[in-house]
Amino acid sequence: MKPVKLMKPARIPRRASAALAVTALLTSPATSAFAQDGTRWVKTEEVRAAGVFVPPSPARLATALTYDVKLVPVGARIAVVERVGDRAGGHAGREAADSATDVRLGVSGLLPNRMYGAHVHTEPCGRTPEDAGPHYQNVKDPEQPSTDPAYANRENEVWLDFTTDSGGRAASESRHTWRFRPGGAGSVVIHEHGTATTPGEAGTAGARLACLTVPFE
Ligand SMILES: [Cu+2]
Repeated sequence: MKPVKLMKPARIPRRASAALAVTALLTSPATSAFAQDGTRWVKTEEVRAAGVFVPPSPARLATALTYDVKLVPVGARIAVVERVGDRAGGHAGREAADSATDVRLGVSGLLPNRMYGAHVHTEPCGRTPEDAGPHYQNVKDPEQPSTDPAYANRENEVWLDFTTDSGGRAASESRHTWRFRPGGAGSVVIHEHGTATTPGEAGTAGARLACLTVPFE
């Protein structure tokens, strides 16, 4: 009988390697990419999307698109992980589980030491920055575009603003106690600057620089 050979580590398909580089950035030393805070998840599902930014091409639309190659260079990377489910605990003695949505973003290859705005938008990315539609809102503002801080705020929308380090990397996370409506959220858009919170300007963050299509649950 021949000796059993040790299994070689599985080869990572080339197509996935770029995504994994950013996913590594998202993954904490624990098995979860998400912060540990004593709460317990039940019935969780994770949705992952990642890509390398390229300009929109007439032939085939990539998952990650840059509309401004100066501020979001070609080859910069992004990964988004969404975790949905019910979260239990957090309060002593409380056993009830609440529905929850956490969204984590990681980027690399952007300009160093710079603040960018980022939000979940309603539509998938398209050839123009506007294709991503407005911000996803849990409670929809009857008045659109929404710049009323009562609706355009970080609790009712998903804001993922971040500031890059000296190497052009950053990570951010948002946590909510609600779930996206089915088919209601389609992308993460990176904006020119941090998100405003004042009446008449709330939710705005300058030009739409780049977009990642994410099939949010
Ligand atoms: Cu936005």
